[in-house]
Amino acid sequence: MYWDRENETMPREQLQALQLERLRLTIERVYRNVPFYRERFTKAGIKPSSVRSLEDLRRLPFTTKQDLRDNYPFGLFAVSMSDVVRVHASSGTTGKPTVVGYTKNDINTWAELAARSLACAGGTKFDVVQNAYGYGLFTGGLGLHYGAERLGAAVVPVSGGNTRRQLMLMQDFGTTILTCTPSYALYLAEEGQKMGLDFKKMPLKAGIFGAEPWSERMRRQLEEKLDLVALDIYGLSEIMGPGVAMECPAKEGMHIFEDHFIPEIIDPDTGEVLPAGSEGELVITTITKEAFPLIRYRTRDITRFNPEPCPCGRTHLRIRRITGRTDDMLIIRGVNVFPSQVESVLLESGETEPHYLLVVDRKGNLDQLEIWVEVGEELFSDKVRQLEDLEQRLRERIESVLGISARVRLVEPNTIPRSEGKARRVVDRREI
Ligand code: DLL
Repeated sequence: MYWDRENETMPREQLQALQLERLRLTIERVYRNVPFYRERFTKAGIKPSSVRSLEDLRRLPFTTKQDLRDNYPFGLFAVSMSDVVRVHASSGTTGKPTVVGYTKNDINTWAELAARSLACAGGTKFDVVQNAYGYGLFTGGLGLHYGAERLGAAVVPVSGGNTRRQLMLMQDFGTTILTCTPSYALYLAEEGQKMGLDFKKMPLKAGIFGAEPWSERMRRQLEEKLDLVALDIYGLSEIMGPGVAMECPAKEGMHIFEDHFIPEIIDPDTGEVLPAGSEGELVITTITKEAFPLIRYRTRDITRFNPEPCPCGRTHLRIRRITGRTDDMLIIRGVNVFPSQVESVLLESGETEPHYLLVVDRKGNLDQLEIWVEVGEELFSDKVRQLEDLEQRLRERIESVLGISARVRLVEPNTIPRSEGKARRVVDRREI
């Protein structure tokens, strides 16, 4: 079902003309309003007027997460703060988050694209949408919330967690669309089974699952256990939040909404644009955003285009499932985690050795993080109290920096295997 037939099914030639017009306006605006871009473009010998075709985009420099960090918190905004009506944030590589801002129009565009995504999964104003993505600085909760309201559906803003209550509400309210991370959906399915719920007798029809990698195997499990159609949704805070791309019922990739974003796939090592169909890093340029436009943003997500025309009639290109990252970011219970964040906590404490390991596992569909850290010999002799104290302090600090709980395991010197090259900081035992 289309939400915005005209834009979703626009002939490609017309779509490209629209993209070029919007790209040129965006380039002009960032050149005028954001010193960072003006300097970058000038260094690369580019004036806004030199962007005459979509191919010219390739000549523009990339923007990276590091650039966002260097301009923390609002340095890349293209409007004044009086025009910003909301900010969101996601994990940065160290203690400071990545901050994004929205104008009223940006929030409106986002609501439109989130409504488009819900409609793509068959959503209408007759639906009851149980939104179990987290509300707060994370974009998942509020992003889909506004989309579901725009659609005219009844939104249940339960946010994440409190599983038994979720299941009770799902049954009592007659939820028809579930929005949450795929791993949490599986957890809900299994807890529901334990409570004796029969999902086949419930009106659930679609699940809109994203914010973390998942697989066809998980899709099969979700569809079978919850008796719904499970579809993939993609987005990232830097670009907007959920609703950058959405899978349609053809299930052969997610349509990336090209009337608002220009996607490219590049070789992450050379930066070269790759031919359609090759796997590489997804790069996105926003062409309608006001507060926080991004030019050629390196998402670090690995995927490829599915250039085949789609039987659903949408003309926007599809991207395949995200198969990995070009950096070491982990997604644990839907939360982005960088090993360097843990490292900064340990360094700051000054009480541990610089040897640590993140061990990630999935037990009963819930992600678990354990952090092994080496501490000095003397602590291990007879200072059990001190060890417990330190463990607790680190646990609290890590929880406040990462935004998720973790077990901290203090270990004796030389317990963590040393590597001859790049240190191995993560053991990920999850099977998805
Ligand atoms: O996860 C936005 C979102 C919310 C998307 C709800 C979908 C649903 P961030 O917290 O900034 O934003 O994390 C963005 O999560 O760069 C990917 O690595 C990963 N990611 C998002 N969607 C998917 C997906 C939200 N469908 C980062 N499959 C991205 C795999 C995904 N990875």
